[in-house]
Amino acid sequence: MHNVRTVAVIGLGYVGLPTAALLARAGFDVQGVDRDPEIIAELEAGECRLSEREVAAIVRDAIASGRLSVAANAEPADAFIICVPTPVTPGGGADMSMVEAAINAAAPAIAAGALVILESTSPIGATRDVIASALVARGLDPEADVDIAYCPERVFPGATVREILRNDRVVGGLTERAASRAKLFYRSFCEGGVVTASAETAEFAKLMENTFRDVNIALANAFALIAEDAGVDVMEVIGAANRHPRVDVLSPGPGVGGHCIPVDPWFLIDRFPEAASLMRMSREINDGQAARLLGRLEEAGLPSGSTVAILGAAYRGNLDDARESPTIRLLSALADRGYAWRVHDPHVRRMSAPGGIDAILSDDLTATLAGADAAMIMTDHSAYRMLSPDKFDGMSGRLIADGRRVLHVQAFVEAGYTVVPLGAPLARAGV
Ligand code: SAJ
Repeated sequence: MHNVRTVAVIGLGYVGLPTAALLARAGFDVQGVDRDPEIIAELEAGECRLSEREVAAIVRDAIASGRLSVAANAEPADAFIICVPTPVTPGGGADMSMVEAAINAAAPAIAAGALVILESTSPIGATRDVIASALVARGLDPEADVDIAYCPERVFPGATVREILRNDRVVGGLTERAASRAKLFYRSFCEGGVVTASAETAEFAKLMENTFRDVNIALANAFALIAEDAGVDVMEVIGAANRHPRVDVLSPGPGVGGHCIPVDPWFLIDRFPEAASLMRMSREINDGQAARLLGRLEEAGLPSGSTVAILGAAYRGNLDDARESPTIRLLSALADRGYAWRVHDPHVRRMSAPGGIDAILSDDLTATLAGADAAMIMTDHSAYRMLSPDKFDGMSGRLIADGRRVLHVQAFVEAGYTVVPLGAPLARAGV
């Protein structure tokens, strides 16, 4: 038996809030806890700031049902789930301050017999070091009195509800009892399989998953660079290679964004710098992609001081999320090299770029392109797939960099454009 009827979910972001709503839907009495008063006020008014329609709907239903209430501080409950961000520090380590703040704030409400689960991506050992230590300070024995487990989230933004419900989970317990209890608990509201392990194994598994993706994207980006030099189209090569039954090369692009994949490998690199040299190099390759694409545009004749129209602020296609987006890195490179810019995105309404860089966004493609000397496609939004050359008529220049390989290059060349396709040689009339 998991012996859980009441649950406190701490951190009402893109994982915590849908998790809280799904728990409420499954019949638990749930408190959603967040230290941000704006989030609490919005939810109390029945509003949900998360834009995925399915998430907003289950959150509204959960609040209306009375099974999900929200508050700034946790009340006593049978189970506590911590879902707060763990960004990377300027020094390259894990910033665990939000996890520490969350467990310390919740500690007075945690009594013997509670199940305490950390879902935030964390360095190896963090469940023991941070969660268990906070409960020791509260006078609880972290193995005998409470059940502590690490169970990383694995959701793919854009498909959050389906992925929380259906993905397999790995549950790492500080003790076998904690792992078994957490497994039963997840099984009570999720459909995917649950594997039990130690907390350290589960922590490492989460870091391994996202690092695997980052390194494989870096490999695709390195193949793109080779293809450009070799004068072949990397997309054609990948298509051919992926016909092999055991090869699955990912897609090259202008960088790796989001709040997970560009961050999580650092939790390994920081602690195991020598063993993780491959991961460090992969991070460097991926982070260098946006500036490299700009460099190719310059080689193709981008006039100094010109205005570049950027198509796409989101880190991935059809999302409204610009966190750690490759476009942010591109803006820094454009600012450093003295260019002006405008950014278009059909979905993103807010974006913050560091260093006072102006990142005003428009959803008007024609206005963004009007008078621009060049365009750069940074996101694989469906709206950009197969854009026809006439959409770019208002540009004053005829240079386009396609960082996501969404354009029909030949059609643009025939219309008089010079195209810099990522992973393929420059294409211009007569070349
Ligand atoms: N990207 C490429 N080429 C590819 C795939 C992705 O350049 O072939 C880029 C994307 O454009 C984007 C970035 O990588 O900028 C990251 O996107 P993503 O599709 O890899 O995934 P995220 O960050 O949205 O979600 C990932 C997922 N992790 C894995 O697939 C291993 C998700 O399951 C995790 O839950 C999530 O990180 C997380 O929260 O950790």
